[in-house]
Amino acid sequence: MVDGRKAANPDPKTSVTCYVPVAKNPHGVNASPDGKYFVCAGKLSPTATVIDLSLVTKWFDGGLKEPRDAVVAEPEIGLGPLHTAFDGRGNAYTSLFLDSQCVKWNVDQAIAHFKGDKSAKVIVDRIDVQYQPGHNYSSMGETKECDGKFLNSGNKFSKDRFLPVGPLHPETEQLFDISGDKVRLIADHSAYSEPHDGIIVRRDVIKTRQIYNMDDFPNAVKPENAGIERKGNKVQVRLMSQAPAYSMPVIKVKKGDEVTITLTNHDKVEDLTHGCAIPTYNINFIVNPQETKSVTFKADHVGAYWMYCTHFCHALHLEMRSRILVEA
Ligand SMILES: [Cu+2]
Repeated sequence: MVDGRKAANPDPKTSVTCYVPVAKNPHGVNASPDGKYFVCAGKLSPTATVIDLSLVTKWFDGGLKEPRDAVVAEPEIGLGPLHTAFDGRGNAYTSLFLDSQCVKWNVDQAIAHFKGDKSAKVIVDRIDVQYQPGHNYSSMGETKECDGKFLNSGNKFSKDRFLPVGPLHPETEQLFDISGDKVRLIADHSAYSEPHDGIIVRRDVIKTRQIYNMDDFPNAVKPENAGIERKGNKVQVRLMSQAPAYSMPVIKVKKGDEVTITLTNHDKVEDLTHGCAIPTYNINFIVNPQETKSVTFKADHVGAYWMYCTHFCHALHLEMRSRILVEA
């Protein structure tokens, strides 16, 4: 979708892109759950543009004169439209950044209105959100199993919804019940700054795994490849952690070496995370159970330095440390 003034389409026969002119400065483009339409939010235009995907396909096949002919509706919905969610029953829910609203509108009615039916009732409902929403998304939205139950609105400026805890105020996300005609607020919660896109899915869709699979990490360190290896001034330190110890009590390198520490956490208990901190070298990271991570640094300070675990992992956690010896 492009700003209408800039639309220039090459020959559809050789083209892989189709530029459909829409109103000035468009924002989010969202597909309806049945895959029939794209809705492009107008942002600086108070409209949403409904593009019929089958007509775009027709353009590629040479059967549509202009890409703009793929536009089947352009309802006026309010100020600052940014993103659109769907309920699977033919309704669209567009966030209005300037109006601080979520507007529910009917796609078929918008198409009828565009065709000239002035009695078409495009807008179904409007609800205020606190405040200035950007992304919104519905449960199973943009999938063929869109269930029309819930809608989440990510609000970019909440200001007065929660107690301020510093210069940066918490923002909000608001959850709505969209199963009826009216959009109904059911939960209001704080969110990190600039809440962004997400999806709501049914819980049976999510296959949870409590810990990582060690073999998902190609560089995983196992007893057979653990240890230290030097190639010129590049030193590979392959380290394992298992509470309450690292596999090497002492790691000796030379000043000027480029040292890569690869660390695999061999613990399998959920939440048994180890840390790896070498404050002198400004290194501090964690490895979750069965996870592998690495860090590379230049050993440019001569001396003996602690490397230690930063997460409580065992009764002897405070003893979980190794020495990094950087020799001159
Ligand atoms: Cu520890």
